[in-house]
Amino acid sequence: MKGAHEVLLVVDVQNDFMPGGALAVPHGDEIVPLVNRLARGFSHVMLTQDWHPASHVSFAANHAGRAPFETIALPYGDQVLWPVHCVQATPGAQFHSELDVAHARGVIRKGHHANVDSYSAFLEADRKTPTGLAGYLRETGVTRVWCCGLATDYCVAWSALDARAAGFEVAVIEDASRAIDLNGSLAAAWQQLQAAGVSRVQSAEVLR
Ligand code: VGL
Ligand code: ZN
Repeated sequence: MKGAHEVLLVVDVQNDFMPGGALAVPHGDEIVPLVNRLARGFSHVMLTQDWHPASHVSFAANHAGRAPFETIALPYGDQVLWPVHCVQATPGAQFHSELDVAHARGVIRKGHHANVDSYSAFLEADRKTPTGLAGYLRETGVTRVWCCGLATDYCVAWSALDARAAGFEVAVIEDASRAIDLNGSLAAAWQQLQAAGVSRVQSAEVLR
């Protein structure tokens, strides 16, 4: 059992990221039983939930003449435009019904500012606005963050990189995550993760 110094961060296991959802991650549903099993091995589990207002800047539908998966320049940098997804309090924003983590201590909702996206559970896409998660983890004695969920190359990778930058030891659990893989984004993410000193592990190694 992983103790007080370790947290399992379960990223965005939400209906809209499942096959058939608004922003489906291929095979995203396959991780749910594995995440449940992993979570039983951690006393400290935290969840993230993508949680956008309908007017969110990341939605292609809110930019005339733009289509999903195009990239535009915003004041804080380049932004991929997504289909409308994870709108606050809609069924698509709910966790997968088979996610079974009753002992999770909290949920970090992210992407709630209309004008800023947030792939990361730690820092919004302006790279300035903290969510408070780093402080919470530090105050509760966490030194190591194990990341899994959806999508490997966006919210999982950005969360892992920011956790590392915040001074935590960090691992991404590859088989408990699935990717969107847009224009080589998955390979690029693994490269960045490795360069940052984030470990790439399989769930069997975590549970052992
Ligand atoms: C995500 C794109 C947009 C994710 C969230 O959870 O990886 N990706 N919003
Ligand atoms: Zn989103």
